[in-house]
Amino acid sequence: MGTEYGADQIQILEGLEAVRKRPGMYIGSTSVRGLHHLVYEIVDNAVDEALAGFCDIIDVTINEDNSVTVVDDGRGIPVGIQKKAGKSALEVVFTILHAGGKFGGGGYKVSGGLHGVGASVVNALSEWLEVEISQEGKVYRQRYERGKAVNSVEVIGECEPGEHGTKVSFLPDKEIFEETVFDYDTLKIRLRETAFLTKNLKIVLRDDREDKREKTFHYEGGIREFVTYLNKGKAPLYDQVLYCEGSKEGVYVEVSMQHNDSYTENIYSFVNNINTPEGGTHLAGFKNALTKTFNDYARKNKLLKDSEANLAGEDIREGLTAIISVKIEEPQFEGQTKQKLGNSEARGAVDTVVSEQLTYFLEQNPAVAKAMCEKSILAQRARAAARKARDLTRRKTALDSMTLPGKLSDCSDKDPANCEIYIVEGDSAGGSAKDARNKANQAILPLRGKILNVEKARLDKIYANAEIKAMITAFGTGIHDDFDITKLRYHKIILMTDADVDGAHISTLLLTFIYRFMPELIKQGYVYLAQPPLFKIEKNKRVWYVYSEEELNLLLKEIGRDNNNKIQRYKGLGEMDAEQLWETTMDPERRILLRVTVDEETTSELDVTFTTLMGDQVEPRREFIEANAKYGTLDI
Ligand code: TSJ
Repeated sequence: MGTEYGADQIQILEGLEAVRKRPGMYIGSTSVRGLHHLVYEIVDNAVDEALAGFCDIIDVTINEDNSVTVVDDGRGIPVGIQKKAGKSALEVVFTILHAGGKFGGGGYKVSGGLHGVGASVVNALSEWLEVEISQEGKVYRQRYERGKAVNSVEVIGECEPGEHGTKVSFLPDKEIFEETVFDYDTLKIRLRETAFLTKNLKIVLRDDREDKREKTFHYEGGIREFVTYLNKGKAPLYDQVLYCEGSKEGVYVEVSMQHNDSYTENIYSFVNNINTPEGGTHLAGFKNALTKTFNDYARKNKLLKDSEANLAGEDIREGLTAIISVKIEEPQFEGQTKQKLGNSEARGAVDTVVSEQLTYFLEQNPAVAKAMCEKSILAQRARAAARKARDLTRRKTALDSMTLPGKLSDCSDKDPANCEIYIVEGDSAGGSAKDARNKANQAILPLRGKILNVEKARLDKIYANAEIKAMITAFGTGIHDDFDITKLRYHKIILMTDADVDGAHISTLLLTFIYRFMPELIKQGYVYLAQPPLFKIEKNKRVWYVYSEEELNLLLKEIGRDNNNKIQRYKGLGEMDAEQLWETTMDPERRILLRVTVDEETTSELDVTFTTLMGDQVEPRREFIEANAKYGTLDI
């Protein structure tokens, strides 16, 4: 290459400059989330190679300096000169925005979102990036700094004649990212999901930093095993995981499903391995096939009498865990966040594949079919009862407009933007909170003991529950179809429970309720966890409050560990008087609040998280809360 910049080169620089100027446009944000996105972009390119049938293993390592290395055993990115650009295809992939994936028709049939595009974006946002290609007996290498090649593609050695693959290492740019430390668990969740979605692909994740760790994900059963994983810790209704597979109109369809004995539906849909949290045509096709096939079967086999109404889709999906995964050449994403599949051919393809294979399965497995139908019929009855109960409460509210719950100590300010509601465990803590609060803008709603687990109760029972009714009326938004965020009465909903395992359990039950019935409250950031202190330390008339064991040890190191300090461990909120509660947990100037957020990237793990948190095992729950508390937000 000469020293003079041609028009093409200038465009290149402008392209990657644009990425550095507005990174959010390309990777969502420059927070930790965006940071991890860099790894997904690189890994997804290797996964594309696996989907094309040329790669079996992907190795991901977090190196000691927080750089990441991704290695695959695919064909290796082509290194030959690309005529149009007048340089190595490899360099084109890493330096030209929107390049990649396609080399004169030799590209991938399916790839998602930014796939094949992301390499140059990652390069632009990295302090340095190095790529090594093994191909036809030679090892090639190129290095870039902040998106610019610092040398041309050079041969650095030899490899075995049959050896091939791509190795990419990069260090995220500290000038761009707010946080540059990778989180092993975050990568683990996403890589596990990718492995489930790509049958037979083996993904190894390694952490070479202080806490050396390694994990291999390899699922021969693909999405079948995904369903088994999601139902882990729950009671499946039958042994089999149903699996449907087929191609139609250029859409490759895979569906796996199994009911458990809970009452919530957990359906996750993907297009070209990309999560579609908002569903779309593939999900619609699945739901349609399921409803139609079940009603046909139930009628034909007299499980549903002629006089009875059809089962509704939601009745059949009660307790259903399912994965819908389609592969399409040109996916069209719709909706505000572009997370919804729009291709109409996907609807028909999924509908046809599922209808045919599910009909066959039900005929072959009458005992399973019967169990499914019986559960659906019970759901149908509960839904009818719930509707009655709901109509009743609606009529009541219509009569005496808004009857706030008797236990609520409301605040006087009526502007929701200024108002907070503390949901407090137990009447005694509720009493302290009531005395402690700022009456102007802090409302208190005490709840008695453990609230209902909405995953283990049907709608009719949920609507009849006093604590749940109290929350619904206090929040003011209504639920489900009636949900209206503009009616929210408090812009901070603060869950305040004891700083122990039981308290964490109650928080989880509350979060589960809110997530299942009013997910928008969490998505829009209105839900918080209060952080009461664990210890009070007094020495020479001075007082400290600390929020963790680590903090306690640090403090004791500082002030000296001797008999003169009286350390008090708070077993519960109830042990604090109103003044202490105000100082430590409720005073906006001094308190710590964790905002609850949801990582859309890995929503499927959320269900596993809830199951873990609510199961009988105490240790995983405590670990989870501690691990997540330190980040300042609790990412459920
Ligand atoms: F993102 C990336 F570009 F940095 C990257 C790409 C990172 C990693 C770890 C792997 C890859 C990658 C790309 N692995 N394998 C490939 N394959 C190709 O680029 C390739 C190879 C051959 C042909 C062909 O038509 O012969 C086509 C392609 C797209």
